[in-house]
Amino acid sequence: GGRKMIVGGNWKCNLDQAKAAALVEQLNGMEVGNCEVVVAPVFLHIPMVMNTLKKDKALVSAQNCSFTGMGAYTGDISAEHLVDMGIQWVILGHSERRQYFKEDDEMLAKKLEYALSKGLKVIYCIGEQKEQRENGTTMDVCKKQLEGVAKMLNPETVVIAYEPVWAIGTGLVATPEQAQDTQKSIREYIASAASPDVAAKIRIQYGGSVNGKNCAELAALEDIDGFLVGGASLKPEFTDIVKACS
Ligand code: G2H
Repeated sequence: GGRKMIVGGNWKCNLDQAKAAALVEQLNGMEVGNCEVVVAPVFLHIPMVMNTLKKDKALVSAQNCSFTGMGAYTGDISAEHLVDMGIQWVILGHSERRQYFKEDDEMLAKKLEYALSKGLKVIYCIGEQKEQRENGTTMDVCKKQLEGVAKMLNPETVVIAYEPVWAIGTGLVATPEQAQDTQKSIREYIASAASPDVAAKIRIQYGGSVNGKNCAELAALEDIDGFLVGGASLKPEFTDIVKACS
């Protein structure tokens, strides 16, 4: 329905400076058409990427930020720091943050609220684990992850990334039916928890082992408004994924 496609390249904790620079060079040659593209390098590489990546190709996103402002919070980076650097986007709640860094829904709601209050745009990630998919609680999990943030969902500033955890980095992509059905149910939940207007306009990306081969079939589905791409965002095929969404 009339929503502009958005593709994110989540570089995760990968690439050295030389490889990141080479990837930027590739991105500067891609065709983006009508697709919005953001890429998320490690924090240390962000200035280099911002200085070399053409802004009409892609914008830069952070992969995380703090739930606090500036202050005595050793090791963290605040929304204010991102804004000061000219960064417009941040990914929050990626399943790897939830799983390995113990970020829970309560902390993520604080992060989302804080980031939005400073004017950042946010890719907010949700998704069920393997056992939850298998025991039929996928939507209970997604609803619980969205419940505390439903009132903050604004189609202008928030994109939801639906990433089934069992499909992340595993090569096990969700079937088109699984992805479409779940994203449709997520949109229905947003209609009831936020509003029908927000639900109709908010973009929902699919994430989890998206690649140059499976992207076209997924991109054609009604409730898939783009992708959050990990492994394949480090490779030349990322440009094919963007093309499938242009
Ligand atoms: C899911 C995705 C990017 P990958 O984490 O967010 O990674 O495409 O490697 O499964």
